[in-house]
Order: sequence, then C-alpha cells, then structure tokens
Amino acid sequence: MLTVLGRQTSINVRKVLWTAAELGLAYELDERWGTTRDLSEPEFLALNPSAQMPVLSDGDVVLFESNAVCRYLAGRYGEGAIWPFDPAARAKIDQWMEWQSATLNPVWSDAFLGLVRRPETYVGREDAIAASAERWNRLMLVLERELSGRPFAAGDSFTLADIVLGLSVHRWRSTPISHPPAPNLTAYMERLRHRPAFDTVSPPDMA
Ligand SMILES: N[C@@H](CCC(=O)N[C@@H](CS)C(=O)NCC(=O)O)C(=O)O
Repeated sequence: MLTVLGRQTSINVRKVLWTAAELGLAYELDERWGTTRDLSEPEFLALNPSAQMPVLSDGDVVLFESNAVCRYLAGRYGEGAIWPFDPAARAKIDQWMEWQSATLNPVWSDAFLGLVRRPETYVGREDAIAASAERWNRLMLVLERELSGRPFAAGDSFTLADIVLGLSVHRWRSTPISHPPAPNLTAYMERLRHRPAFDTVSPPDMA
C-alpha cells in the first residue's frame, strides 16, 4: 500500500494523488502532517529533512519532491502510459514539469498566499501581491500560447506534465486576481475536468 503524507490542500500533495489515481493505484493519505502534527518533528524530518510535504512511502521506498514522486509512480507502475519510454517524448514532459516547479512556482506564492491563504504577514504587502500577480499572469500567457496548437502540454495525449500544469492552471484561475483572457487555458481545463480523477483530487473549492 502506498502512503502519501501531507494535506490535500497542498498542490504538491495533489500532484501525487492525481498521479496515483490516473494509474489506478490505491493509497492512504496521512493528513496529520501539516495539520495536527508539525513537519519539523523529528519523525517527519527523518523522511524529508526539508520539512515539506508530500512524502511518499511505498514499502522500502521513501521519497520527497513531488515531481520526483510522480515520476517514480509512473515509472514503476505506469508501463509508459503517462510518462512514455521514448527519451524525446519523456524529455518534453520533464521540460514542462521542470518549468512548473522551477520557473512558475516561485512567482505566484505572494499573490496566492496574500489573497487566498491570507496569513497576517501579508497585511500591508499589496505591492508584493500585485507584482506577483503580474508575473504570474505573464507566465500563464506563455502556457496559453503553447496550448494554441495542441490539446495537452506535451502533445496529443495526457501525460504527467498535464497533472502538474493542470493543477497550476486551476490554482491560477481560482485566485482572485485580474486574469487576462486565456481561451486555450479555459479549454485545457475543460479537457482535464473530464478525467474522473480530477474533481476527486482537486475539488472545485480547493485552489
Ligand atoms: N519542491 C517541493 C515543494 C514542497 C512544498 O513547498 N510543500 C509545501 C506545501 S505545498 C509545504 O510543505 N509547506 C510547509 C508547510 O505547509 O508546513 C515539492 O515539489 O515537493
């Protein structure tokens, strides 16, 4: 049995849950971590010394970093279905996964935290929130243009890249900023919403 440690409200936890669901894998979600138990407790640090969710435990295999976990699940259980064996096809998927975690993720946190999670530390930080929203929109329009010629991020079929990007598009659209028109992203979300796993893992009210 797979165990995923972390809260479902975390976008990085949802990447792993969606991947497992696409592969038809049963899992247990241990949401104590990040809710009633602190990620800086020694028991959790032994699993991820960076004190971040998600962590996956699969027998002897314990892993952190959501994209690495998704690749592990697809590589071990997916038989090439959502992460093909062909090196060029696989690299295209990895390219978009890296773009999501290394290029896109750093820009949205001020806007998302300041407008959705709203901890007290964001009171009076309107400039940082506005700058983050502007950079976020700019990068989402990169994806909007990319999706003008194909239905999914890496081509004609659904892959791991669509899990990480789909959750990112969903978060962007759920955050109350001024969104520029993005018809390709709207159509993309509609395509992803038809997948049975999507609403289970990422209910509409969960940004
Ligand atoms: N690069 C990491 C980032 C993980 C991350 O930022 N996790 C956040 C939740 S989305 C976290 O654990 N934050 C600490 C906390 O909520 O206590 C990954 O992709 O797994």
